[in-house]
Amino acid sequence: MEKRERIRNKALELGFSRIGFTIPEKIKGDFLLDWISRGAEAGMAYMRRNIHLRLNPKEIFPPVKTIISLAVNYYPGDVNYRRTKISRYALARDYHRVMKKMMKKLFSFIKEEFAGVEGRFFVDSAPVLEREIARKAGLGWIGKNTMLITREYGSWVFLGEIFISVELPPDEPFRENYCGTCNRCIEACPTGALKPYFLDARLCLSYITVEHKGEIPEIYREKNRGWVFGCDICQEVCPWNRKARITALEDFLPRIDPSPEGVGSEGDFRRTYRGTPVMRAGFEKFKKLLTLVKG
Ligand code: B12
Repeated sequence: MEKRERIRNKALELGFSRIGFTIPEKIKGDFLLDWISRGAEAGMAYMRRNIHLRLNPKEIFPPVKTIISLAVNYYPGDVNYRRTKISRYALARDYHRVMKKMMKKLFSFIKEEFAGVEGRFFVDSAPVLEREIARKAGLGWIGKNTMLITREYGSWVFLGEIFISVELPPDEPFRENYCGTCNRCIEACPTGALKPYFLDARLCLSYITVEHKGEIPEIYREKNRGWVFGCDICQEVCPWNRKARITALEDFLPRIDPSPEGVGSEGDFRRTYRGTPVMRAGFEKFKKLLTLVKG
């Protein structure tokens, strides 16, 4: 069997849902420069740094000849939300850790296949345009909600990449776009953060609840719709997510209450959310957001 197919099979066996191969060529960066020039990255200063690295994957790891793009379905099934809501991606074990472990195993396999291969693997951990790379590797298209959408699992997938120093034949990039005339995500976003293929983080509930530091903006107080960590509205309404299938990975099954009413002490917060993405908010901010949910 061809080596690329052996890697593909191994990835599926390890629990990845999709895998694709692409070449580390320069990425046309107009959309990223436009996004930054409009201030849409809000307080995420790291998005303004290293733009040249995001557009030139080769500079991140000069020996790279092939980028392997990987997607994992994390859809946890129906979540019965009550008054407050933690987004689906954060109900389980932190995906950075889970995917890194899986990628480490896949890279060990690749090392057995190619003596002397060098590589690096990333999940959110380097200046990489993960969605665009996934599209180029054939995994899916970038939707109007800016999500990478796969035909099989919708947008409920995390992305990661392995950069390797050997050349493998690339997959065909995904050139179609199946959003058509649908604008449900744009219409459903309560804060108006979305325009087609453009997200203004300053208004995005996910940004405000996960990344934003300092005073909570007024728009959150008015329009939070119960979201206290992350937000799934633009994915919940997407027709491509109707046929989502429950994740095959136990690590991604919910392990916390999706609708907490309170948080207790800082120690309670740590005990409850240890190992989940919610830790990123920090105790004070999470506690504050819980008090700002109306209804
Ligand atoms: C910064 C960031 C955020 C920011 C900004 C999001 C954003 N849309 O840019 C905030 C905090 C808001 C955020 C929120 C979320 N995030 Co986030 N985030 C990132 C991060 C670190 C960088 C994204 C980035 O570079 N943004 C800059 C913009 C310009 O680029 P882009 O989003 O990649 O896509 C643009 C281009 O590809 C271009 N483009 C491509 N094709 C086309 C075609 C046309 C016609 C046009 C005009 C443009 C265009 O337009 C896209 C939109 O501007 C990535 C990890 C990574 N390193 O890539 C995760 C990542 C994108 N996030 C992820 C997730 C899961 C989320 C949330 C779902 C979490 C949640 N439930 O709250 C939400 C979704 C909100 C949303 N609709 O995007 C996943 C997405 C997986 C997927 N299937 O797409 C990623 C890939 C992390 C991972 N490793 O899995 N995130």
